[in-house]
This record gives sequence, structure tokens and C-alpha cells, in this order.
Amino acid sequence: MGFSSETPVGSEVKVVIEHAPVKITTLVDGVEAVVFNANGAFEFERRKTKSEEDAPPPEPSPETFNSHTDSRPNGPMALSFDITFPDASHAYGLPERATTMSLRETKAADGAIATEPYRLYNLDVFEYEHDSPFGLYGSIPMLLGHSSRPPRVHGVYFNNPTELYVDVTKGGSSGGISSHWMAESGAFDLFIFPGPSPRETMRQYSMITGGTAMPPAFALGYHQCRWNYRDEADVAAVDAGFDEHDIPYDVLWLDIEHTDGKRYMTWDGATFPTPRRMIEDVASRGRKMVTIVDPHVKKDANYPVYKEAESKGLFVKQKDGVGDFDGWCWPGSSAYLDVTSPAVRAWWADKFSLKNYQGSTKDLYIWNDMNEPSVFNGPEITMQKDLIHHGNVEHREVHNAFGMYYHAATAAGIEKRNDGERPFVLSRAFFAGTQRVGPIWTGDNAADWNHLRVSLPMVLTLGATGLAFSGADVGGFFGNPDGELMTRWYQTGIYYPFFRGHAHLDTKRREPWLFGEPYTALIRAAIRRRYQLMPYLYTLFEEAHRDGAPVMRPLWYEFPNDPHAAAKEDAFMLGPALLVHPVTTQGASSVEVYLPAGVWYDYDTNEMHAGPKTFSVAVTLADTPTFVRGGHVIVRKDRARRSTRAMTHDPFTIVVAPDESGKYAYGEVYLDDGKSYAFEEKDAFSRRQIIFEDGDSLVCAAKWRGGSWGWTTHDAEQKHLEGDPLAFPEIAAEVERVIVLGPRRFGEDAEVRNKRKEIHLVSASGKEGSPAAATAVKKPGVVLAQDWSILFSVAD
Ligand code: NBV
Repeated sequence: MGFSSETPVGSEVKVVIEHAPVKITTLVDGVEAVVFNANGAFEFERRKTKSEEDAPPPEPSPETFNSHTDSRPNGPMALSFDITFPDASHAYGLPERATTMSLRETKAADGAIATEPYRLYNLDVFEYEHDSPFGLYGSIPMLLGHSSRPPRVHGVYFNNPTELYVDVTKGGSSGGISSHWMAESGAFDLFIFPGPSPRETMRQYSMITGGTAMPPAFALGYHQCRWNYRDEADVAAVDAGFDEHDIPYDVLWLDIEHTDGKRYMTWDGATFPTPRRMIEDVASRGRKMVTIVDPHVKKDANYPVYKEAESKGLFVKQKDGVGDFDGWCWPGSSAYLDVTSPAVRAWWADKFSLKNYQGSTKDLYIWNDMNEPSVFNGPEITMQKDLIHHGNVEHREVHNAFGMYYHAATAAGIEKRNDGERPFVLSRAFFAGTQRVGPIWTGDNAADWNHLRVSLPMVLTLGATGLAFSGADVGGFFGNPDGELMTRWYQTGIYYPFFRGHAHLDTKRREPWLFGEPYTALIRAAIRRRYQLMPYLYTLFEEAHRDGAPVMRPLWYEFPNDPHAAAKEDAFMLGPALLVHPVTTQGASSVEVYLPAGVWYDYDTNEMHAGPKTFSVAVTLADTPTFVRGGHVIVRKDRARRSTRAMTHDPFTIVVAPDESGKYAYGEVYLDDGKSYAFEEKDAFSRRQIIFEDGDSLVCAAKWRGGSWGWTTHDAEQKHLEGDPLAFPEIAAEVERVIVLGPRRFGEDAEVRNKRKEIHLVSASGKEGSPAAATAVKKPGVVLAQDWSILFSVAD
């Protein structure tokens, strides 16, 4: 029996290496998949011979950019190569840029230039445009090639953090898609992923750069941010506002104004005189806070962070390798910690201890902004390439990884402070591997419909290049969204893996209740849906952690054989089981929805649809066309609460969406304590599979994966009852409802068998969720984390 939607593995991969000129061809099942150097573009600066080494050092070849001169003391060090995907018709990847997911060609096959090549160079781009190939805050040098017939995805990753340009050409002499990579410097370190399924390609990539860090559960809730919440009273009022308006949220954020003169890890004494009390108050309702910590360190001898780092020589050095680099940023004249040094990272991590970070508590988490790094008076608002890092390494050699190192050091600090619990740190800059550290967001977007639309290909591309945990500022950072845009943005944003509302200092206040009705009610409903899906979402994150799978997925990830799905970026899958087509145009009264092959059930009405088809769905401001994929099971928590923590003990609802036969569906759910690493270190988790079989029975059992069983049923409950410290509360939560979608009518009674094999009858009633058919079993009296089954009596 095929349990999941996974493409079967077992393809044959063969690598053919030719010499003079070098050519490396990766064949998958006998078909050319990825070819290195098909176009002969492989070139690099030659290693010097002994006699050349003894000769005088290379001629510096200075270069001037605006008023900045790059001394290039080592002369040119570039390298270039080409990669071809002979059978591909779409290329994806190379974030970060606000453009289409299916990458447009930059160079025509005849060599004519179409646009500038894609550039990967982490920069703080002010007011970025919504449709531009220009590189933004982060870089992942990973490119995927996709063909639908036969369905295949392959990938390459170039492990090099220097400035990089990539030209993409479609249908050249070698067919398919070819790409020409030009790096400023660094090593030639290339990985090829034969796939051939999207899932395999991502798994292979994650074996090299890591899976997504398992986030603490609260991190999947809604985050409320603004530049800035003014003072402690403001914080208290916003926190209370959510409760007054019955809107769940998990984290309240403070931007740069909360500090004493942009000295991070300090507090403005006038506006935040009692920060510890403030955080404790928010935390008393199960919520968390976040403060911003940027990488520029104010040059102030009275600021302990500066003073100590300066005396220990922990800052990035000027090009002479001696004096500290001095750059201009929010606090004025600043120095920058050289986080490429392990010792500096360890020192920095320590600064987050409760003793060092005065006024903090264990419920305070961190946001790293400006870590490209942003330097207001530097070339392109960043560091000079000839600055010197640890080991006498020039900045050009590490530029794109700098932000990741800073992010990682901060996260290590939070993890240490919380005695080894999972950290939460948001970053703006990123590189391949950032997924192991924490989420990123797409920076300073704007409150307009175009930016809402482009957030989808941006987040989808990040997921397809291993960075599963990301999101865009809900509402748009610059400018003032009206009620309609705000509502639509929330309805979309609830599906971003990282879900945060944020706004610029000069914008009007926009907490969800400020828009009035009907908007507040609609925003409330949207956020509640996010929380309703929390068990499903958490399960997807565990998959991202283990297998590198994206959480929010392009349609091609689930339907690689569907050419129509290949470039779809106005709709997406949340995991394998939900298709969402958000409304991203102003005044829309209908949306053209595409459903790939299979049976689908409208999430709101249960109405059944047969794909593939494109059809027009009428929408009001309340609607976001959302469909459950036949053949899948989704686990939800339906009770509206104030935060994820408040939901811990809540019972589950199981939604079964049978496939075309009406007889089969499969789903998984993953549970753990939501905060520690006991799931990894002590197997303290529960992974369940829920299978609807033969059209009449639903079975829940432990799921074996990767050589370890988590706690199975009896153990789990037993341990919990015995007060085992490893037990986690959710392990005892019951199932309160099972909904089977579809027209099938069942008899009135369903037979429930619990883990002790005791049998009891419960009523199974039809017409759950009009107008279309579904059957509901209420209170079956079973615990999700135990073995049980429900046998329906078939009436028709
Ligand atoms: O810290 C202020 C802002 C922040 O709100 C935003 O999210 C960052 O992307 N920050 C940039 C610096 C200034 C932006 C104009």
C-alpha cells in the first residue's frame, strides 16, 4: 500500500567524468540530468607555482566604486563555470530577490543579453521594488532544474559565500536550461543533487547544509511587531488588546527605539524603566517577547559591550589588519564584531546570559536586523571588501556568510541562556545553512498589493532552497494598508511559515482591531485558522527538520508531473494536504483557481471538486479559496485560545479527506514538548500515522521512521501518568471530533476500539459543515497519542 505522496525512490544515478576538457555528466535512470562544463565556461585563477610564490606578491588591482576604493591586494581571484539541466524547462532558486519563482532567463541562447545576471551579494536594499531581479538581504547559491515530463527535479549548490553572478539561459545548444556562474573569489566547491523527485532533491541538499532547526512551538504562532512600541504602557495595552478582541497571538516585539541610544541589550530608562517586570507580565499570559539586537556596536567607552570587545580585539579590522573598522549606522560611529571567529561567537553568545543582558528574562528572544551587514557609509551600504577578518581573511571571502555567523552566535547565546532549550532568533541576512539557526523574513516590503503578491514567490523560493522558516511583513513595512489590503494580507500571511505583522516607524498604528468591522472580525478569523492548523503545521516543521522539506510548498513540489503547476506562484501547498489560493488583488469578486489532478474538498464548505481543472471561485472579503487534498488526513485543534501555550491540553479534530476511490486517506501527526531537545536526545516524541482504509475504518498507530520509534502508545501514556519528566502534556490530549469528508453516508453508530482494545459505540452523524456532505464522530473517547481505531458501519 502506498502510504504517502512520496515519489518512490530507487532511481539509478550514474556520473560520467570526461577529461580535457573536463565535463561531468550526472545521469538519472540513463537520462542526462545535470551537466557540469557542457559550455566550457570553467575557469579559475591558477594556483601559483613554487617560483611564482617566491616572486613578489601579486599586483594589487584596485577598483573604485562610488567614492570607495577596493584595494584588491591579492589581484583578481575570480572563478566561473557552467551547469546545464538538459531536460529542464523551469529553473528555481538563487534567492533572495523580489521576482518570479520560475526564474526568467537573463541571457538569450544566442548570447544576447536580456538583463543583468542574478547577483548574490547580501545587501540592505532601501525600498526594494516588487518585480526586480536585484539581489536582496540574503543569498543561497542553489539552483534547481525542473521538467514535468518525465517529472524530475535536480539541483546544484555552490558552497561559496563571495559575490556571485549567475546567468540563466533557456534552450541553448545543449537544450534545457543552462547557467553560468561567476564568483568573485573563494573555492570551487560544488554539490550536485540528482533528485529526481523534489523531496529527494531537498533531502540531498539538507544532508549537505542541514535541516530546519526545530522551532519552539510558540514561534509558529502570530508575532506582533512594530517600529516601535513606545513604552511599557504601550506594550501592556497592545497585549491586552489581543485579549479584549479575542485574537490569539504569541509574541510581542520591540524594535530599536527601546534601547538606550541604540546600544543593544540596554533599555531606554525613560520608556522602559522596568523591563523585567514588563516581560514577566506578558509571559504570565503564556506569551513571549522579542527585542532587536543589531550587529553594529556603538563606539562608546562607557558601553560595556564595546569596551570589552575593543579591549579584547574582537572587531573586524581595517584593511591594514590593525585598526578596528569604523562604520556608520544607527548609533553613529560603530564597530562590528568579527563573528567569523569562533572565539568571538562564543564571547557574543555569552552576552545573552541573564546576568549580562540586564532586564532580560528567559521569555525574551532576539531579532537580528542589519546583519548583511548594513553600513550606512560603506560601498553599497555594506562593508569594504578588503576589510580583515579572523585568520587574515578579507571580507570579500566571507561576505554572504557574515550574517549567518552573527545569527548563529546569537541563537547559541539564547540556547545557552535557556539551559539548552530551542532558541528563537529572527535574522534578515542569510546564507545556505541559515535554516539550522532560525527563521528569516523578507525585509522592508511595502503596503501595496504588488508586494503582497510577490511575497509568495519569495517565500516559496526560500522553501525550495532549504530555508523553510520564512515570511514577509504582514501588512507591508512601508506605507499604510487599508482595511482590505490588511485583511487580505492576514489571510495570506497565516500560511507563511513565519507569521509576523510589522510596520515602519512613520506608519499609522495598525494592530488588528484598529481597522474596525468587518476587517477586525475577518482578521480574527484568519489568525484563528492559523492556530487551528497548528498541529498540522508543527508536523510539517518536524518534516522540514528531518528531511529538509519546505513547509509552504510550490505546487510543483507536490505535483512535479503537472506542467501547469510548474510556474504557479499565486497559489501554493501548505504541506502535502492543503492547497491555498489567496486573494491578492484589490476588489476581487472571483479568483481563477487551478486544482491539480485528484479529488479536492473546499476547506470551508466541504464541496468536492475533481482536478485537474481551472475554475472561477466567487469570493467575498471573507473568503480565501482553500482546498483539502483527497487522500490526506489533517489534524487540527479547533478551540479558539489566546496563544499556542493555552492550546496545549486542547483536544484534536481529525479531518479525513478520502481519495478518488472514497476509501483511502493518510496523514501523520508529530507531537513533542514544543521546547526542548528531548525529542532528539531521548526520543520523547510521538509520531502517529492516521490511516483511513477500505472506506470504513480509521486507524491511528505509531509511525516508525529513521530507526527509532518515539514513544509508542502505552509507554507514552504510562510515562505521563507516572509523572515522568520526559512526558509532555500534549501526549494525553484527546480526539474530540473526527470528520470524514465526502458524500459517503455511514450508519448511525461507529465502533471505537481504544488502546486496550475495549470497544464502545459512538454516534456518527452526517451533514457536518453544510452544504456538502461529511460525517462527524463526536467525542470518540480516544487519546491521539495512543493506538485506536474507529470502524464505521456503511449505510449505502
Ligand atoms: O530597526 C528598524 C528597521 C526594522 O523595523 C526593519 O524591520 C528592518 O528591516 N530596520 C530595518 C532599519 C531601518 C529601515 C528603514
